[in-house]
Formats: sequence, structure tokens, C-alpha cells
Amino acid sequence: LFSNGDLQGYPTVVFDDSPGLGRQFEGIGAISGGGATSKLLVNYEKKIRDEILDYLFKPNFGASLQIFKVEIGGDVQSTDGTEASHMHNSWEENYHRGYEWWLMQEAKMRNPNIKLYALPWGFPGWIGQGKRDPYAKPEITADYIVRWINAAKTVYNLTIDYVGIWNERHYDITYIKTLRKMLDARGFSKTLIIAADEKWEIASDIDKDLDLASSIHAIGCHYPGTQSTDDAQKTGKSLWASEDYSTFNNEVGGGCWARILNQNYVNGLMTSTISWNLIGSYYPNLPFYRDGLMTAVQPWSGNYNVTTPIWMTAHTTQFAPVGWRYLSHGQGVGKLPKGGSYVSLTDEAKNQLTIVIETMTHNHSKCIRPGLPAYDVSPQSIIINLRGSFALVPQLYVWYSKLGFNGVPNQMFQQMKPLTFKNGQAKLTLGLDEIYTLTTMTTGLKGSYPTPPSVQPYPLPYSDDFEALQISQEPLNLSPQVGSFEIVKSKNASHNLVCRQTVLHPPVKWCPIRLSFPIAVIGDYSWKDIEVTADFEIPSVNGTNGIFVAARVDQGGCNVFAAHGIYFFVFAHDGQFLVSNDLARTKVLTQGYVRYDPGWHNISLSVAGSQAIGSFDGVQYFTIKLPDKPVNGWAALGTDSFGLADFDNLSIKSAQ
Ligand code: 147
Repeated sequence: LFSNGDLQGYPTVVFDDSPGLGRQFEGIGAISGGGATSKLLVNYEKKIRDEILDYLFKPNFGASLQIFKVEIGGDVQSTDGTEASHMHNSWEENYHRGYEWWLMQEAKMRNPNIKLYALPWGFPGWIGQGKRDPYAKPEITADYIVRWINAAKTVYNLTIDYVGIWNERHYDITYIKTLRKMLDARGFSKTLIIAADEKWEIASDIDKDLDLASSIHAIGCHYPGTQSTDDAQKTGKSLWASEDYSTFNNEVGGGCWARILNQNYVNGLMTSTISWNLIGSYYPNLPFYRDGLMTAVQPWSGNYNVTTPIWMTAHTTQFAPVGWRYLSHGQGVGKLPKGGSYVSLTDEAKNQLTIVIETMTHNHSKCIRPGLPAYDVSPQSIIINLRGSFALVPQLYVWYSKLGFNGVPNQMFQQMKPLTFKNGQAKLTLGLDEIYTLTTMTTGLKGSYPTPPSVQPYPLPYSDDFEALQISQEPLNLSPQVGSFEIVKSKNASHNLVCRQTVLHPPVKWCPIRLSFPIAVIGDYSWKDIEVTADFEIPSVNGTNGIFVAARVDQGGCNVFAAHGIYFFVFAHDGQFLVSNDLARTKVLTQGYVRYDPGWHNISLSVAGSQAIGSFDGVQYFTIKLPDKPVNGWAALGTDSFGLADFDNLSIKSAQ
């Protein structure tokens, strides 16, 4: 008889499918968008870009993501920039804008089984037909969304598996039903609706309304803090953390992600968790810098960082495909005796078993939100007891990570000696801030590429004539914060491809405040003494009133309208120029008139120390003494109002 004397005295944790299983696992994902979070990724040289994409999407290599959620661009600022709408205006459609189409194809190329999920943060202004409300005319908004889903299929052969309503803004029941009906009518009955990307409150409406209930696949809650409500659970709908994480991707970020990946199911029965964001590929000093699974902000050097959340993700995704079932609570899902949590998943045939255990301590696993109530974790040994279909499993493969703090290096996603079982029992000793995967699966692999090139400053002098781009593409490096900028062919042969601000009317916003003044920022936030020069033309039909170039621009994101800096505006109607200390033009430093005729012009602003010099068409118009602030910031260009303006031959150089 087998004696397990050395196992006595340790608490037993049972893994048993025989009492029945829990919910079906629907996958771990990440978001590109909400907004412009992948902006700088596109411009990496292909070889390095492919490496980055492998770390994110390639099965059994890195994060091996199972769901990819993208923004349906709405020409609105949606956190770190704007993403282009496929219909800037009601009379046109274009499916070659932005980078989400490209990114979805890259994801699918690596993993044909990855699920795609799409969600708008905002809408172009014409939606709502005069009311700045996407639900004023539900058919028009549903048509706008279904056209995007249809183009995914017809233009790119991409199947959109899930679609949402309006990110973190109110939902409308009539609109949800209208969207469901239109999807069904146009051949997209398999595209499932996730609602409402806010909190759980839609549960009570689902409860009251069978038609609404049947329109929705899952309730998607943001930043649930691992909890769901009784109401939500009682609907019987799948429960998703449809946006979560948003935490600086150092070791604490890794701890946050590992903890919520387990505990969103343990505490809240959530069967999918989706990270905001996929990859932090937006300039440092934009909001929520590095709140992605990894970071890539240096297309000019090729530098990127594979950070701990990538490997925390791999602990689940590399060993549990979408469609597996969780074991039930107390039989493979729960909290450990001395803190930490465990989940387990099995396939349909119950041939495979994957157990994920985490022991993240409180201060090493805080997420950006909500607050994390106090709890304790201490080192512990437990007996893993396999029963039911798993009683005879002789060994489990072991993958291990430990987040390093106070100078101790990380140990990330390492394969250890298998854990052998006698009489269905094995002892496991757990430390702090650790994650273990115990699995029958042999699929695990820690992918790696050579160390990326080192960090380099933004290259100067810098110039872009936009000739290397395709029509409809967004310019590289220029990061739109308001308005939408894309490459168009100029009527003027000597300019050929130019960069156009395309948005004609204020959009249905996502940010809490209204943003005017289309602006795209570029470069290095630490720039002080810089010269920014561009050619521009304001089209006579649908043109803006004026344009600007700027230096030392100190804010982006939803706060961009409050940005300070040095802005040199020129207005077309009378040739007035104006230099201001803020984008909103409340702090005018000087003004006057330039000689202005229709057609192409050249504008140049040079700031150095406490002096700024401005030239127009080669003629110097001002030399002024500058206020003390801001000291540094990005270069930028933009327009004074919505309306068309074309830019070309952007050039930036040091003004020291
Ligand atoms: C979310 C947005 O959906 C994302 O686009 C991104 O902005 C992300 C950054 O953390 O945040 O929006 C939220 C903004 C504020 C709260 C929750 C979500 N909040 O204060 O609870």
C-alpha cells in the first residue's frame, strides 16, 4: 500500500470533474485602440515588427492571444489619439484607413483561430443626423457598424466574432436590438453582441426583456475588480471583463494581470478577460504610457520591450484553448489556504487538464483601478489531489514564473521538472508573487528573438514628403490627437502625395470634453529648441480657416485642448497670422498679416531658448521673446477648425 506519510499535515486542494464542470472558457485577449495605442508599431521595419507580432499573437510562442479587440475608428480622440473612421462623411466609404485592418490580418495570419472583437469609442459627426447622439437614428448607426463588419469580410476575409455598442458610454436597448436584427439580415448571425462595455447594470434590462436577452451573447464589464453582481450571474449570460488591466507594465503590472486572469473567474465567473492595451505603441507622455502587455515606442531604433504581462498571459493561453471548461468551484477553482488562487480547465473529452495557480501579494499586484482590498498571502505547501477523470494522471508538466522585486531578477515562464503523482497526490511548495501552470499539455514554448536594438533619440533632422505611403494611409510618426490625417493625391504634380486633415465636422465625442482644433503631434517630448517647417494648402471647397505648426506642445490625449506650447497659426481668408502660447489661442503672443494667396505655402517656426522666429513663404514675420513655459514638448501641425487642409514636406530640425 502506498504510504503518503510525507504528504501529511499539508492542506489538500482537490481537482475533480466528477461533481460537474463550471463555465466555458472564452479566451484571453487584448485591445488595439481606444485609441491609437498601436500608432508607432506600423513604422517598425518588417523584420522587427514581425518579432513583436509573434510575441503577441503566435500560438505557443509568447502571449498567444485568443481574442483580439480593435477600435472601430470614429475620427475621435479615444485616449492616446484618434483612429480614422471608414466613413468620415455619409457619402463616402473607405476600408484602407488606419492600421487596425492590417493588425487584424497579422493576428489572423499567425493564429487563424483568434477571435476578433470590434467596438466604437466615438462616431463621425454625421451619425445622428443633426443630433450628436449615435442612438438618434438607430438604423443609421447600425448600418455604419455593419458596413465595417461586412468590409472586414469582403475586403480582408476577416470574420468579426464579436461586436460591442459604445465604449463606456450609455447603451440604448432599441439600438442593440436594431444592430442584432441588421447583423442577422445581412448574413452576420454569428457575429455576437457584447454589451455594454461599462459596468454590469445592463443585467437588469436583460432580465426584463427576452428580446434584449437574446440579442446579447455576453455582458462585458470594464475594470470589474474581479467581481460580478448576482444580477449579472443570474442572467445566465457569459460574463466578460471586456476591458481590464491598464496598468504600467512593470512587475506590479505583471502581478495585476496574473491575479485578475485567475480571479476574474474565481470571484466573478468571468470567462474572458481583455487587456487595455495590446501594446503600448504611443509616444511617452501621452496618457497611460506603457499600459500594454508590452511596449514598442521606437520605430526609428527598433527597440521594444517584452514585459512580464506577456509571460503571465502565456501561463493560461498556451495551455487552455477557447472552448475548454473550467472545473467547478471547490473542485479545481478557488482560493488557496494561505492566499492566492487557482483555476483549472479541461477539454471536452476530459483528456487534458491545465491548472493555473497564482500567489500575487497585495502590493505587488495592484491594478490601476478599482482599489484592491487588503489581503494576505504567505508561503505555503499544498497537496494537489487529482480525482475523477484525472485520478490516474501520472505527472503534470510545470511552467513557472516569479516576479522579481527589490533587485531580484524576474524568472519568467520557465519549464521545470514535471510533478509526479502517487495515488493522485503530489506536494507543491509555493512562494510569493509566483505563478505555476501544471498541465498535461505538451504545447508550451518560451519564444525568443535576439535582444532588440538599443534605444536611440528621435532622429534629427527629420523630414517626410509622404511619398513612401499609400493613398488613404495615416502618416507615420505624426500622431493625430484631434481630427484624422491621411494621405491623398494632390492636384499639384510637384506635391503628389500629401497629408490631409479630413474631418469636416465635430465628431460624436468619447472624451468628456469637446475637442476642436485638429492636431497631430510628432517627435520627442523632451525637445526644447526645434524648428518645424511644412508646406500647406487649404482647399477652397470644405477648407479650414487656417493651419498651424507648433513646438513644445505639452499635452495630448483627452486633455490636448488644454495643451500649451508655441503655436504659429495662419488664416486663409485674410492672411492673418497669430502666435499663441496655447492651442486654444487664449494666450496670444503676437499677431499680424502675411501675404496670402490661394495655393501652396510654406510655414516655419523656430524656437530656441526664449526666442521664437516665424517665417511664411520665406519671409520672416516675427521674432518674439517667449514665456517660460512650456520648456519642452512635441512638434505638431494642425488646423484651427474642422475642415480640409493639406500638408507636405514636413521637416523638423534642431534650432540650437
Ligand atoms: C478606459 C478606456 O476605455 C480606454 O480607452 C483607456 O482610456 C483606459 C485607460 O485606463 O480607460 O476608460 C476608463 C477611464 C476611466 C475609468 C475607467 C475606464 N475610471 O475612472 O474608472
